[in-house]
Amino acid sequence: MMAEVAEPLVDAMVAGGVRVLFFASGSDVMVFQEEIARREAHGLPAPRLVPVLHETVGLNAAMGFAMAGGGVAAVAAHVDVGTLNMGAAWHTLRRCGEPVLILAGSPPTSEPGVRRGGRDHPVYWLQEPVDQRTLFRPYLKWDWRLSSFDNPGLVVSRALQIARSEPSGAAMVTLPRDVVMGQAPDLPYPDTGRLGLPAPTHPDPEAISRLARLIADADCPMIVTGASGRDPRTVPLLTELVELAGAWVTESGWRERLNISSRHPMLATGPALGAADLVLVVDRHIPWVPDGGPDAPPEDATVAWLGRDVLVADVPIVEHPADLRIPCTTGNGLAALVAALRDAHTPVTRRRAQARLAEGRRRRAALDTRQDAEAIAAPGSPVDPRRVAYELGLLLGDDAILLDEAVSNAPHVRAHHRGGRPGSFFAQSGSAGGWGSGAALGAKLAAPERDIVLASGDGFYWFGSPGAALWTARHAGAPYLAVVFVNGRYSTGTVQAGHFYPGGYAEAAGFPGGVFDPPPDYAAEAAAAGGWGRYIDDADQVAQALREGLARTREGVPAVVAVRVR
Ligand SMILES: Cc1ncc(C[n+]2csc(CCOP(=O)(O)OP(=O)(O)O)c2C)c(N)n1
Ligand SMILES: [Mg+2]
Repeated sequence: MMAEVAEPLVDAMVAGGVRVLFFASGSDVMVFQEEIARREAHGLPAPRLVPVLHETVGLNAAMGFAMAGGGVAAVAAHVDVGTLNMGAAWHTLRRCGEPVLILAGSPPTSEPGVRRGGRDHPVYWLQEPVDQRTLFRPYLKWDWRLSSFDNPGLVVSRALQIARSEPSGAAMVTLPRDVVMGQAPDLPYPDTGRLGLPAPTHPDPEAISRLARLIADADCPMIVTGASGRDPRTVPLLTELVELAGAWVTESGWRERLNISSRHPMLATGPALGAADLVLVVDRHIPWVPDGGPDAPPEDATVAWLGRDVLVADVPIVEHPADLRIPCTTGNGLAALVAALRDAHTPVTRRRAQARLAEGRRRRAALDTRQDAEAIAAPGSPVDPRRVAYELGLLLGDDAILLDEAVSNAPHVRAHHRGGRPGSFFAQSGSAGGWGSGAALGAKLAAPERDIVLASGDGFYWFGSPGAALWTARHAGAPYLAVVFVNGRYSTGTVQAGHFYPGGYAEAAGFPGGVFDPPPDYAAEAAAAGGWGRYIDDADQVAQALREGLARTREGVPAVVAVRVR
């Protein structure tokens, strides 16, 4: 029998490093069910097909998988409708830049009876939005619509080459049903390795030595990052740089990765950026709001950018200044800077750096003591969110992975995170609520031996189709613990609305549209999806419930602890 097109597609996926396919059902992408089952039946290598009950969970799971070190992941979804159902996860994908291959079905255009997979149902006329690719192109790095003249294996190899190359991102192959069910051409094709991935890049040595001298001479050097830790190997390098430079580090409320140990003396203990005379931006999209306020560097500060995308090229208008922009693979840039700073330091500048580091140590100790004391002393019912974050911090082992989508309570979650292990903290780089449940599921598949814990706001939690994610977590063996901060409201519709319309009509009416109280029963939903759920509203029950939830996940059952917070 002649092979169908799905065969070289999957073959090239395997060769290109795809180990998992998050799959949401459709009458086009069903070809992957058949092809993967065929391979498994014959003992041939195949990506693992992970069924997801909602496309947005599938795409978020692919990102979580890649973030947690699983490598490039693939997602398959039906025509326009299934692909649109990925919804806000498209935005997240664009901003996170994780390598993901999207396989989107598309309706056949062959007339009835002419070709296998052709139009045999009225929907195939209705599902043609003229040019499906344009719906998603703003979020993609690369896309192609497969035709029957293409070499299918080459198309996938090329898609994976682009997706995996830095700065990595999303590649989509649109698959018309009659094309993908057609016979595969008997053509050889290169795999992604043969096409080749670009080597890591090194920074310009002159720019690095100039920057090193500027850092050594600065009175108040500050580093802003957010995502430098996306390559876990950078964490010890950033730490070394920070300690050698005596530089303050800020993530200014936007921490996408563990960049430096959560309780490092120089992290979040320094002054506002307005006090800096030198600012180094490392892998951070928008490091401050350029409003001339105390949280933005002063006009005369030296500003340098270093890392994977120093132009922030995927944001159209960026007015942030720079004296130096040094493009490089972040780890190479940091290593070069550390070496250059060793040379640039004089005994005087080194002593000043050490004095700042010593000051950071004092501040860190005081900060930790104060934060912990506040969390313990906080009133008990409804629970103070600081207490939840504190207990979570105590619960997590160093190798646990924490995913943060806690919105207004995220600062507490970050403050009480105690971990220092690279690759142990993730938040999304975009703003699309609902990332967490899918991402937690994907992370668990990538790192099955680690505890995976999601901290989420209740509004964002519900945005992410949690029931669909929990079902897959249960049945695909990818259990995680979700800790939901239940306040029955969106801070956008309450705090923000109250800020801009103080004493206004919305406030007087109790913020309709901002409040959803009583909130959904997240614990009951977990049970309905095959998980374990617990709702609590007393601070003294938090630690026990979290421990119990985590224990369930270690037994293979996804768990939800919904805590009523103030
Ligand atoms: C998909 C999506 N819809 C809407 C928003 C706008 N938004 C930003 S924060 C927020 C509130 C989140 O509520 P919740 O998760 O309950 O956290 P809380 O504000 O209570 O801390 C909303 C609706 C968004 N970012 N993403
Ligand atoms: Mg809320």
